[in-house]
Amino acid sequence: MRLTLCPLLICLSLSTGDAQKVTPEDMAARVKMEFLHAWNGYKTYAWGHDGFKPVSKTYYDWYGTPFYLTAVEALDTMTLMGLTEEADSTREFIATHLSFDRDVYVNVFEFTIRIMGSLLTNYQLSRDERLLHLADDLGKRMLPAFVTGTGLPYLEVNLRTGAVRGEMSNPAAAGTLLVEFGSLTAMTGKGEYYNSAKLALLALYGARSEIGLVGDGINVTTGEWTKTDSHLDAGIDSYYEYVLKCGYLFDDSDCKQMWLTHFEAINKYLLDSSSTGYWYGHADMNTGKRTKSWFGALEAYFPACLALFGQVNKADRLLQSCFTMWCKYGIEPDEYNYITGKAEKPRYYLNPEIMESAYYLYETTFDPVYQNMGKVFLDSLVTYCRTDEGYTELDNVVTKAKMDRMEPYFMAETMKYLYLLFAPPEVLPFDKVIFNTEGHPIRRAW
Ligand code: DMJ
Repeated sequence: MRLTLCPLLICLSLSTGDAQKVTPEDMAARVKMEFLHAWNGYKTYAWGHDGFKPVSKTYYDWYGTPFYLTAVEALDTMTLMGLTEEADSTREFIATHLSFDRDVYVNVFEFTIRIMGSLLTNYQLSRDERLLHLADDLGKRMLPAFVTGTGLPYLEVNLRTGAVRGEMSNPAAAGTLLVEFGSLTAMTGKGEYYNSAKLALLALYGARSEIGLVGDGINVTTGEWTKTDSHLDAGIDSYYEYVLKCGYLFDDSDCKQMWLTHFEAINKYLLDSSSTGYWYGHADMNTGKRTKSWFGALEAYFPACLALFGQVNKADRLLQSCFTMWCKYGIEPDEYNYITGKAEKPRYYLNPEIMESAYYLYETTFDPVYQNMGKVFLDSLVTYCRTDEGYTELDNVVTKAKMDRMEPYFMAETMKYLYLLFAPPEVLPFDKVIFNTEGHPIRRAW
C-alpha cells in the first residue's frame, strides 16, 4: 500500500523536532553542494549564455546576444561560499567578455538589479576595477532612459544608441534603481546616477494617492496612473523595499519620510487576517477598498523589510503565514488566496523571497526556528525542483509538474539566502550590508 503524506504534516515535523538534529554546518555544506549541482549544469550545457534549461539541457538568451546572466548573478554567491577558484575564473571571464556595446533594447530595471547590482557587489568583494568600470559603462548607457520630463524612466533603453521605449511602467520598474545607482555615485563620484534614480523615487512618491498608496501601472511621460490596484506584489514590491533600504544605505532623510508615510498606509489598508493567518492583501489605491485577498511568493519579501525596520513581531507573524502557504502544497504557489486557502496561480518560479525573510529573521533573533524553516525549503526544492543537471521551475505546485527553466536569480538569491541562513557570521556581516533586491549585498563604504 502506498501512503500519501500530507505536505503540511511533513513541513511541520521537519520545522520542529527532526531538523534540529542536523547542524547548521551540515546544512551550509548541503546548500553549497546543491549550488554546485546547478552551477555545473549551467556550465556544461549553457556556458556563454544567459540561462539554463535544465530539462532539455540547453540554454536561452534574453536578447539574442548573451550577457552571461547566470554567471554574473552567481559570482558573489560563489565568493561567499568560499568557492574561490571558480569565482576567480568566472570573474575573469566576465571582465574580459561582458560588453554593453550592443544594439539591443534592454529592460532598465532588470539590468540594474541583476547586472549592475552584481558588478558593484563583486567589485567590493574583489576590488577588481574592471567590474566598477563595467558598472559605470552600463550606468552611462542607461541614463537616457530617465529623460522623460517626469523623472520616471522608460522601461527600455538601447544600450548602443540610447534610444528609449516603453511608456507604460510601474513603481517596481521605475523605483528599484537607487540602491545601485546611488552606490555607483558613491563609488565613482558621478552625481548624475544618484540624482536620476532619486528623482524617479520622488516622482512616484509625489504621485501617491491621498491615502498614501501607489497603484501598479504608471505612464512615465504623463505621470498618470494607468492601474490603481495597490498591494505588495509584483509591479510595486521592490519600490517599497528600496524606499526603506535607501533610508539606511544613504542615510537619505527623504527616503526615511517616504517609508513612514507608505508604511502607515500599507498597515491601514492592506493588512488583513483570516483563518489562514496574518496577511497583506490588495486594495484600491484611492479608496482603500479591498480588491483581492491574494498573497504570493513574491510578497514573502515583506517580513524581511519588517525585520529590517525593527518590527520583529509583525515580521515573524507574516513569515509564519508565508510558511503555512509553503506547507499547504509542500512548496509555495505564485499566488495564494488566503480566504479560500487555494492556489490562484499555481506556478513556482524558484523564487527566493521566503528564504530571504527567514534569513533576516534569523539574523535579527538567532531563533533556530528560522533555520528549521530553511531546512524545509531546501528539502522541498530537492524533492520537487531538482533535475539530473540542475533545478527547474514548477508549472504547478499541486501536481508538481515541471517547467524547463532555471532563472539566474536562483543562483544570486535562492541559494545565497539559504546558504547564509546556515553559514557562520564571519561569512557576511549582516548589519554592515544592504542587499539589493536581487540578493547582491552592498557594503556601506562611504
Ligand atoms: C527577483 O528578480 C528580484 O528579487 C525582484 O525584485 C523580484 N523577485 C525576483 C525573484 O523572485
